[in-house]
Amino acid sequence: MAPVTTIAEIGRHAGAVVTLRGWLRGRRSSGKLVFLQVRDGTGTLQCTVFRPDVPAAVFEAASHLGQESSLSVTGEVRPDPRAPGGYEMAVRDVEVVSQAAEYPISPKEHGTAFLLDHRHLWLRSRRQNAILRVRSSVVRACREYFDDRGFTLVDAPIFTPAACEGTTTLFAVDYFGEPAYLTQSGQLYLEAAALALGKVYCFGPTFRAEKSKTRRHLTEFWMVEPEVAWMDLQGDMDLAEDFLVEVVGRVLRERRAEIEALERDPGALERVKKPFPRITYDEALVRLRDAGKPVEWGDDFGGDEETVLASQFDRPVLVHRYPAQVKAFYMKGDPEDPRLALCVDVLAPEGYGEIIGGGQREDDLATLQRRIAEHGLPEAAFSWYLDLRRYGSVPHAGFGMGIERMVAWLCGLHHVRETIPFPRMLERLTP
Ligand code: NSS
Repeated sequence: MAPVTTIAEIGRHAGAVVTLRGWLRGRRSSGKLVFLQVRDGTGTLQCTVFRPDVPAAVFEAASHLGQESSLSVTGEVRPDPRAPGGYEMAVRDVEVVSQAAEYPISPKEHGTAFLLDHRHLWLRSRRQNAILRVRSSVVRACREYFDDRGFTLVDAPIFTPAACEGTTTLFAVDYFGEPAYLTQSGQLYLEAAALALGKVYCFGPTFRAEKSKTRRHLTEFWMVEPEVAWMDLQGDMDLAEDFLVEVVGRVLRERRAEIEALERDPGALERVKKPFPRITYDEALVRLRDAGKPVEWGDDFGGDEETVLASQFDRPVLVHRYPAQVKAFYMKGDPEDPRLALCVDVLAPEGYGEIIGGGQREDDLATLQRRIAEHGLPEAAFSWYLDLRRYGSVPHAGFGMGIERMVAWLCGLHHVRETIPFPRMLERLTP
């Protein structure tokens, strides 16, 4: 019996006879030859079936195998300088594990709605394989960044009794007769954890009932959120900058082949070096006005404004000190100008918009109570959160980075829907 191996490992077996298990990506015939493009999740290999080399039944089966049939192929590994991975297989035997029904996704162009309806199969394409690998590396890079720097992972709950990021995007669920919500952010719980452990982070799914159909919004997305006791806005911005440089650098090293396969220019990512430009909201207003996109003081920026601002820089830009009135209740006011919040948004270049949002938290009990009331939030639901200001309150700060927006930027994708295995959006809950 030939040893079973994978396409990624095929180079170790040059000259030997091995077995691969996978699926048929494509097939083409030419006289006595059948070329099978076999994929196994680690790569794609051309497996050539030459009629005189195999039993007649095997040649016959190979000639009629449908796209995405599962199979096991055995043959000799031959170096081939023309092959993408440098090898091909001279087939001796093919075992059909399951002949596929007619596969709905053909190499021709399909519309996005059709592909999203077939997302469970679309994941098999080279392009989706590359995106999922980049996503996997982004997640690992984020985790290792914090793990290596003394942060403790603290998981935040998914069911919550109160809003973190405003009441308009809450998904309500019935929790044994009590109203509950799917979490919008782990932040409030992480603040509790930061006062227990100092430097903490969480990583998990978050939910927002976004009624908008934009290329940057999902209703279910994954967020990594650090929170640090004794940290101010300045420290938070330094952390966000260092984190992005490290994560981008690492993904670029690990996933260069995938990024290139996606035809994304890696040069744009190589420029992601310190220092990042830092501008205030007020400076951003001037830039927007000069660019012919004026915004009234006090209004938040939308996707268009973010794109205009970010396009003025070759690396992410930090925009800090927005008007408190457009930001969440928990943000600390700027002691130099109480109309402003000590917050920061990081905007990615090339039109990818806000990838990070965060800032320093209000640590004064009375001020926080006032903010909760001003936002029309029920104080009772936040009584545990207010305890954090009653028992040893300290300055603290943190941020959240949306994994999908980060992956969209790194892969150069137009829309976040391709960055998550099974996207959830306003009009999509299946598959
Ligand atoms: O609303 S955020 O700006 N900030 C927070 O949730 C804070 N509570 C995080 C914190 O300080 N711990 O969202 C943070 C990021 C934002 O920059 C995006 O990258 C991402 O979360 N985000 C989204 N991604 C995809 N779809 C939607 N709807 C979405 N909303 C935010």
